[in-house]
Amino acid sequence: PYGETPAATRARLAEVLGRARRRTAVLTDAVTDADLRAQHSPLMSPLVWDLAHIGNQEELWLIREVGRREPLRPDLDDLYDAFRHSRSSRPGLPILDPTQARAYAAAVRDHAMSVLDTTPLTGDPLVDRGFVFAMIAQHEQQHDETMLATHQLRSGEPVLTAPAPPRAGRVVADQVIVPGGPFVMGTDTDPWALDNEKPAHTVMVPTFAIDRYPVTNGRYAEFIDDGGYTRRELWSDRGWAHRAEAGLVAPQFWDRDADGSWWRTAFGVRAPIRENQPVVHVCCFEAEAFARWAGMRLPTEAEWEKAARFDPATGGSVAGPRYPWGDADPTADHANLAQRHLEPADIGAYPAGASALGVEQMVGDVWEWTSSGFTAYPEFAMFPYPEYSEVFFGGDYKMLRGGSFGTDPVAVRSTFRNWDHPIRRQIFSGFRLARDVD
Ligand code: AVJ
Ligand code: FE
Repeated sequence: PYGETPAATRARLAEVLGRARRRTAVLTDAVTDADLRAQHSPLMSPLVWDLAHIGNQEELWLIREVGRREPLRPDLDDLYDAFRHSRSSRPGLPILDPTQARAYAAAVRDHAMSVLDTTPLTGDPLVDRGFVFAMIAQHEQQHDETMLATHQLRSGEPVLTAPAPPRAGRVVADQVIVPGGPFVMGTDTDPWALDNEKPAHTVMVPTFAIDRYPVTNGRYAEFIDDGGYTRRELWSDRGWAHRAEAGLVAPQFWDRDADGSWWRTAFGVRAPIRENQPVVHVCCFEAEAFARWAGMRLPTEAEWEKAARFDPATGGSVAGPRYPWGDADPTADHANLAQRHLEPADIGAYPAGASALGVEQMVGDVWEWTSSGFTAYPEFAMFPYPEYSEVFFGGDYKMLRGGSFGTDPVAVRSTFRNWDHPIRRQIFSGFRLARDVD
């Protein structure tokens, strides 16, 4: 992702930072100021909070820490500290209004670009090969995806548009056997990887089978019609209790017509479900219940990454590529990323994105729930701040892998680790299944 020379790396960083800011503008210019200030769900911040938080995080790291320049707005640090104020409390804070928030983020960016111009990109691990600038681009893109989820939760006329994703020919939703043995998980070499992806380490993964594609709406509707939400034996104790408490009967944003057909509403547009589209907006408990119904299970995080990176030609002693298809940057042929489309693409739409083992659509379309909790890799070293990962280790989280249609390429790769509470489904979450092989 980075250039071979410092000048080329600087150009790449300017490109990813610029792309993030253009997307932030799309997401925040699409609605009125009143809408930017509104809270569309207690799970989400007002969009204008995200906007100034993006600027504040950039000020902290690029202006003050790397640039050693005078603080622009030290008075804002408390308001935009995500650990001091819960999402639901943010509308009550004296936060910047939309005009002020835009001006603040723009002023920070001006300074940040001059810091980029004058910072050597070697030596200190914080700046080596551009790490901290890429970290800030990833942070903005992570909030952009969160803002996209906020858009999905808002009611009213559609304000975001995008072309429909590519269609696919007829596909067979089969499984791929992943041979047992060692594989290298995580990375030591990716210059923009975040702390929780490191270090590379060998794990033994017994032979297993994994779905070639994510689980589709069509299959999910069969699960519902077969009593999936009312059969106690399919659910874990916690899942069953949550199902009752939250009144779960279908994925979020689905509704049923009088004739029994399923529809889903995405970004203000209601349409019949597409049978071959990966299901999205399910929580981990729903994914687990579906898996039990199907006689399968969720993959572990190690299994997911092995299916994405293991190459039988090189074997398990060599670290796999950055993306399932190789080290090439994602193009529109590889994966459904970057909010290029506002929904997952049908299964089979990205044959060029297959992993060496032939597993498809691992990156893009939908985040995929795994059965693993959030733990540190052996010899993990916190870097550069504990609130990115370390404070979440061992918490009530399940790992998600692969990114969604709303994830930018800078913010996902085969080693990238995402996490959320197992009850969450406002994120762009789906899943694929695995099973043991004797
Ligand atoms: C890694 C996506 C779980 O959005 O809560 C943003 C990323 N960390 N600001 C989140 C993050 C700080 C984080 N996730
Ligand atoms: Fe943040």
